[in-house]
Amino acid sequence: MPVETKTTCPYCGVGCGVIARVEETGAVSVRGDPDHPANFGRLCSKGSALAETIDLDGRLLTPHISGAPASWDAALDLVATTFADTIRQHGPDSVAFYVSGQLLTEDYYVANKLMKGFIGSANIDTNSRLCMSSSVAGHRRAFGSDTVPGTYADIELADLVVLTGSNLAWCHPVIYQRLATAKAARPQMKVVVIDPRRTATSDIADLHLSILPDGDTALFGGLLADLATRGMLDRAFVDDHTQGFDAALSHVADLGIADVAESTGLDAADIEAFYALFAASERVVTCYSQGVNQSSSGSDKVNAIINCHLATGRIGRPGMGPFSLTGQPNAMGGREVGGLANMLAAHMAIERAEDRDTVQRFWQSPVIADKQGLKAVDLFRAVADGRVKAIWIMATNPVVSMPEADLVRAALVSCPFVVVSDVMAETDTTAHAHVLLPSLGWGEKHGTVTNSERRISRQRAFLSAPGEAKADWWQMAEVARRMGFDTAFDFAGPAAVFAEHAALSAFENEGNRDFDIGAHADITVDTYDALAPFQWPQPAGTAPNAADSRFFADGRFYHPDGRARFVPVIPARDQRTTAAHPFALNTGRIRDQWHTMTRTGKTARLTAHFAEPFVEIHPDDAKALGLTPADLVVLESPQGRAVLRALVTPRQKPGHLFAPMHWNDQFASAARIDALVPGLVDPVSGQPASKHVAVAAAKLDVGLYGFAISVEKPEISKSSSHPLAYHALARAAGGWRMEFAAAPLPLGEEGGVQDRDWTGWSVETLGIPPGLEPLGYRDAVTGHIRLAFFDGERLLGAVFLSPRPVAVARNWAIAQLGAVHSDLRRRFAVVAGRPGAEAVDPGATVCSCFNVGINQIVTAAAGGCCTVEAIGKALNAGTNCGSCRAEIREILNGTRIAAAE
Ligand SMILES: Nc1nc2c(c(=O)[nH]1)N[C@H]1C(S)=C(S)[C@@H](COP(=O)(O)OP(=O)(O)OC[C@H]3O[C@@H](n4cnc5c(=O)[nH]c(N)nc54)[C@H](O)[C@@H]3O)O[C@H]1N2
Ligand SMILES: Nc1nc2c(c(=O)[nH]1)N[C@H]1C(S)=C(S)[C@@H](COP(=O)(O)OP(=O)(O)OC[C@H]3O[C@@H](n4cnc5c(=O)[nH]c(N)nc54)[C@H](O)[C@@H]3O)O[C@H]1N2
Ligand code: SF4
Ligand SMILES: [Mo]
Repeated sequence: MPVETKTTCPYCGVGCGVIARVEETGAVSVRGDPDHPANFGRLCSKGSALAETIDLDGRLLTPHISGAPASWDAALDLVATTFADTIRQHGPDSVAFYVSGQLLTEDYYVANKLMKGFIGSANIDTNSRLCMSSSVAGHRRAFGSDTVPGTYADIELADLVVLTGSNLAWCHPVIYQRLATAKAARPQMKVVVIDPRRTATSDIADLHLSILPDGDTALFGGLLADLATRGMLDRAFVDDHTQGFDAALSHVADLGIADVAESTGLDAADIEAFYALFAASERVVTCYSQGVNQSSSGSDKVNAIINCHLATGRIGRPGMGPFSLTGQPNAMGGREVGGLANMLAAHMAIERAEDRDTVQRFWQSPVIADKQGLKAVDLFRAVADGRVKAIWIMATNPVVSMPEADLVRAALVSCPFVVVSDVMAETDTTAHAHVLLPSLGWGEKHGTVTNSERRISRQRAFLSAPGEAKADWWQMAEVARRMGFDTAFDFAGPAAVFAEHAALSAFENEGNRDFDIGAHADITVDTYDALAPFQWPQPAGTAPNAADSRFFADGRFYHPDGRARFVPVIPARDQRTTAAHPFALNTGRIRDQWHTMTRTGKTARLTAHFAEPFVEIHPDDAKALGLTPADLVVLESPQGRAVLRALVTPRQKPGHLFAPMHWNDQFASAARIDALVPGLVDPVSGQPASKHVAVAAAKLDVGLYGFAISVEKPEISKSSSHPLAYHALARAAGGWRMEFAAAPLPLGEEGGVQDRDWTGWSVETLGIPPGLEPLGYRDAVTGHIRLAFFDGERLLGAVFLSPRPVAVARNWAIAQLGAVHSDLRRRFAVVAGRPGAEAVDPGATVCSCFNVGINQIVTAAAGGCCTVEAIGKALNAGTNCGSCRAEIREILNGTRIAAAE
């Protein structure tokens, strides 16, 4: 009998319910859980492809010490004794944990308890520092607690949804679908998107404000002043429930539309239109994500937004409020257990002596950290300069995702003791581990996560534990016990950890703390297994909230006097670019990859949308740099360098660039974009400014561009006879694909790079059996070289080289890896790099759920499908997750224009 298990998607903070089905054969499929209140059955492209990422390919399955397999006992003993010795010699602050919003709450709780209550240091920080810490700081300043007041339903109920610094269509696709459906049902609903780039999210916008980087404080500061001028304030709410309004207003009162236009680069008319809409819409939700948080003024941006909601009393009621969209699946759970270096467990404050006392008495711990620990950027600097001598990294890949990533890598190289717990064997971070610990991954472990609307859902195991992998909480509890803290870490399982976490949330909580799930303090293994998704708070003796729960409708906040605070913000924008670094680089996400690609990079389907690292650049800038589409670009900052493919597009503003954060050394030669990002942080939250980096850009000098496909994984290091100036590897159905480029030969050398032994290079790099003669040619006029290696009827690999970016039908070529090439004509078609008369080239993938390429869409459009819906009917494209609908619309518009011409 097939077995179905209800669980939660491990990717974004939407927290969609998933049903995993395991057939008797062991085959796994996933679908959306129709009963889960976050998604009601929907999934996005990443969620839909989950079953493709759970194979054991590349998994870390045994503990390793210094690169060699070791037993769990040896590895755990070594971690415990090294941490204990280091603490004995150098004090508790000489060790650190760097953890992740992708840990489950139970893992996170144990990490925080061990470090803050038993080791006695607060040197535990998390990748949430790079993600949500400005929101946390903004919430705590305004509300006295880190509370997200609203729910997803508010986004559907609003008359105006403002999305600022959020590419919802790609990053929270299921909320985007809910918004799009609500807007379709109620067309009077308005959406304003505030983003320097025109993104897929802008597709739904009634107004897109292409703001200058970090113009948000001026825009929302100006909005506060404008609301005051229009007399749109809720005086009663301000008087009864808040403090500091006059001071906040006085900071921005002089800010006229012209000043805002100057600071934001926006048209005065657009600003006026936005302000008028905001003033006129009682039901307004302002959603924000990394365009707000990841900034040197991130906390002020958050408070500038919250100020406008407090001033109008639009908070905590249906269809209104500020809404921080969390990124990771358990960003919220991490905050609940106090995983940040400046927090204590259960939303208590490390700087408050009473809170420290409460937590210490509850834990019955020997010590309690009495001051903030090092925040991520400072933490890795402390590793670099030797203050931190032992670090344990869990469920995050800082060599890729931290700013000043090259310094982070150097810090790990020089650190005396690095422990890494991961599910994958080879990442840019695991490469530097002294002790490598194999963790259970999604589908293999039990625990809970909290989504953006405070909803706690179970992740459930439906696969057996592979190899010797163990849960993260277990690894830490074992180390704690070996450090002598037996009873406090004697958890029977994740249910026991959750029960303790729930009990702490209720401990001496007389309603003075927002986070209270005391109703679950006595949870048993059985009730934990059966736990249905619920929203916090749920104090002891109460039932789960039947309707959506909201905070602050009663005007009661968590500062000691019960009032919210207006935070005066100064609308200042940095002039960051210089003559030497004239471009403003913005970084972020693409639809089908998750962060450092350790999981999503495994599936050919998710890689097909973008198969290599790229930089978006405006046509005018491209022209000035002498770039044509698909040339390669070198970006440089004082911190580092990257080589990326030019994606020339008017979606970008002139002078501004965008590059994805995903690519890393496992997939490309030089594409860790964080190598370019300085360690510049928000002074309040410590969150890095990853969206506004000054860089120089230049065209890469290329002798020969290449594209290769192969059954075996290409081994670049073997190709030292032809050092490549660039390469990017990606999965492809039936094998691999690779884009690459060779530098021109130095002056004075004979011939050109095209005269090198490319056959020998291909054999070495693509794992072709030596002696296999390629089919191919070299065209003296065009400079094209084509080589295809057949083993009988099977294609093992092919290489296409050209002095210009290679024009080969990529998806068609990849499909040839799995095809049977019985006659010579078919084999020559491969060499030619284009389909013969009988075959169709699908073109670059647009819809990854149904694998539909651009050429298929264009053909269907020519055949009369002129709406996104008609394309959906004909090809299925855009009918599952819907996040390619914007792109389909753009293609249809493009074909209409082409037809009109
Ligand atoms: N596909 C996919 N989805 C994901 C993730 C993923 O890796 N892949 N990661 C998850 C995680 S952890 C997170 S944190 C979220 C992030 O979700 P988002 O924050 O939506 O994603 P980003 O692409 O980082 O940035 C959002 C937008 O901010 C804009 N921006 C840059 N600077 C500014 C500015 O100064 N002001 C304004 N108003 N906008 C600006 C950028 O142009 C970008 O389009 O996504 C989550 N979902
Ligand atoms: N320039 C730039 N940099 C950024 C950002 C940006 O927008 N621009 N965004 C920032 C943000 S918001 C975030 S959230 C970070 C994300 O950055 P990271 O956290 O570094 O990215 P991930 O690839 O999600 O890393 C998770 C790691 O945990 C492993 N893993 C998966 N499941 C488990 C598990 O159950 N247990 C253990 N132990 N390991 C597991 C994965 O294989 C992977 O190596 O990047 C930040 N960095
Ligand atoms: S929106 Fe997509 S990635 Fe996010 S939780 Fe839902 S299915 Fe997973
Ligand atoms: Mo994030």
